[in-house]
Amino acid sequence: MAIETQPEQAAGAGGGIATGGRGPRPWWMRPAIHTAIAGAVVGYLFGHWLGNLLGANYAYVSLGDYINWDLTLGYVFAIVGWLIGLGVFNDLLRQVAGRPPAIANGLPEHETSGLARYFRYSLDHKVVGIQYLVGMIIYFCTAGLFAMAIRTELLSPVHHVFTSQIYVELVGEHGTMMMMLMSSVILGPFGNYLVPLMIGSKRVAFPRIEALSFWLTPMAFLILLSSLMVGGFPFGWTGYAPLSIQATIGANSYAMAFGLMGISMILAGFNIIVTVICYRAPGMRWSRLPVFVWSMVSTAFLMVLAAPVLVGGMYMLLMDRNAQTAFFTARLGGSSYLYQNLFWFFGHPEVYILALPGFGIVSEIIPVMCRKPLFAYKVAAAGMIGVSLLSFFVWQHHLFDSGINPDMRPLFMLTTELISIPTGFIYLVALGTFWKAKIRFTVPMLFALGMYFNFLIGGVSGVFVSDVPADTTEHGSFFVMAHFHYTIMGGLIFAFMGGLYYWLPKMMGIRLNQTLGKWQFWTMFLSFNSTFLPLFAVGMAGQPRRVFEYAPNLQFLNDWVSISSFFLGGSILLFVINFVWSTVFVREREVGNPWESRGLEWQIASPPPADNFDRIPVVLSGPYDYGVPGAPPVADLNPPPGVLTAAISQSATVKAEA
Ligand code: HEM
Ligand SMILES: [Cu+2]
Repeated sequence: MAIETQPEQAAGAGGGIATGGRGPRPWWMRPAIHTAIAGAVVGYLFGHWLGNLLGANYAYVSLGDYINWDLTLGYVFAIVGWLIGLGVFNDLLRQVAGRPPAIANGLPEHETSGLARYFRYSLDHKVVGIQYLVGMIIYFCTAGLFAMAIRTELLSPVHHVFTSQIYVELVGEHGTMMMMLMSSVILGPFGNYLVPLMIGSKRVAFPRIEALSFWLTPMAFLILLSSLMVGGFPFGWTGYAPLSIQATIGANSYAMAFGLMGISMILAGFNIIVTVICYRAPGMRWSRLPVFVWSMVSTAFLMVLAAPVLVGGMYMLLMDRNAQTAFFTARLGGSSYLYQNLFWFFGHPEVYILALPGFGIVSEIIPVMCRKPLFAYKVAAAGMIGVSLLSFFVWQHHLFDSGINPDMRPLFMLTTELISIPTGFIYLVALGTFWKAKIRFTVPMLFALGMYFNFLIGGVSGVFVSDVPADTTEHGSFFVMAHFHYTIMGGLIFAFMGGLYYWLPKMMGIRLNQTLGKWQFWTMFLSFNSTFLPLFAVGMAGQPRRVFEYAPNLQFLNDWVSISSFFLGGSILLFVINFVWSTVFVREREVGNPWESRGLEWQIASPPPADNFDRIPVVLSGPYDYGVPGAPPVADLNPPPGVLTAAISQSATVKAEA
């Protein structure tokens, strides 16, 4: 039974901008990105000064080989200053002072239109979705440029573009930026934007928390990037202690940024969970929830349960480096195994934080393009929940080679291989849906098919690395590299692209060029496989990760891979070109339902009006009844007054009877 607690005239999100009763201030006095930058700079300078002051007096306190209170405290106060500058605390302070929040009902006027709202701490989930979208594209392209640099270096085994030190820094930046920021590449833009629309709600549960989760990401990005100015970090994205404790000061940027992103994940996940539990429209039973929403909920649970462990680990690392703790220092009673366990207790669920949203998108696209009901809908939902649950019981497969108690290996080998069962559900659902369907090979569908193809290779190669005897030889080689790029780049990023072509017309009211889209798909698909497939062989031949030199006989394959990867980079550029071309120059309007989808989000105008639905809709049937004779419409978008009251009292009666 759905819990239908949404009042009929749900109030819009409250505002965060203190306008008092005096009318709006001029734009430059209103909190937005410029005041946030100013706040961050002032905060950094203050923290730096404070760190030097304290560091000079208490230098002996640190265990790390480098004293870095100035940088660390600089980051802490920069984050605080950034948030103050954004106006995050304005409403809170008003309430503490006994004044009502600036806007109690409905969105502030300057938030419902205009470009400026995208540069603000906005409480509209659609604005936050777009902010996330643009942010994620920027982060992804930056990390992608690092990948191009890595592949440039690997063109030759002996002639070097970078020093070995810079090479490791680039690998660390690329890996960390991808892993931490891409964790929100789908939940951020699509989850925040679409979940309320898909469940028939006017808003998310916690607009302030949602906005905060986004505005932490630019800081995490900049802090991670700034590490390059202070010598980077030489330990890849995993940050293993004791290496990360002994490393130079750039290691603080790594821990600070990753920890901050962990907080953002917790906040984003928490908001999605509560929104889906409490804000579903009447009739939106759990059994009618779109599969994409199921994937968002299971991802959100992973975020909320796994990310705190990461945050803990990162701040323990910071403490070990900057204060006299010894969590991870063996000679003082700590353990570097503790770090590895904490890291991977987050790190493994993280890979499903990256994979599940991809499953959600493709499962949403295929029934629409096959014009058939999603085959075995409940199995799809169960698969996602199963993956979520199991992914907390496998983390030690990353420690097979670490020397930790080997008796544990069989258990973790078993749990790891078990995970292929719920993952297999997702494939079964797809196969059943494709069966005898007249498939429309649109751009989103092509990307969905690409994702199934690539993820399969990623998954099958995963069976090898989950196997202890195989893993002991493959661990640390390019084989593992090829494996996880197949799952993340080939799975998540392909699904993300499919989602962009599918939902951007909804979000922007603008059609993307489909011919360019097809070109992009084919170049991306071919160059992706041509980049990563040979890396399995390169790995089997023994080329180690994170090393800038390799055996001369591997040069041909490496050159092949590098050149393919430049094409891969070019295919992403093709998307950016298409995006700018279609949204800025051509602007072909897309108002209706171009894919003829039954999704609730497609039943309203594109882009959706400020408060999504005029009235809270009443959902009448599931979202996938394509081609089912006599299937009722998805929802009544204009239910007669009183329906909600009836629904609420009905659910109250059911509860009383139970
Ligand atoms: C244009 C596509 C990409 C290319 C060409 C690429 C290339 C590479 C290369 C060559 C390395 C290994 C360097 C070495 O170990 O010596 C690497 C590492 C890595 N990449 Fe990518 N990558 C791409 C996209 C991605 C994406 C989308 C993700 C995840 C969202 C990702 C995550 C990682 C991670 C986690 C590492 C490991 C870093 C470490 O060892 O600490 N990459 N990438
Ligand atoms: Cu794992």
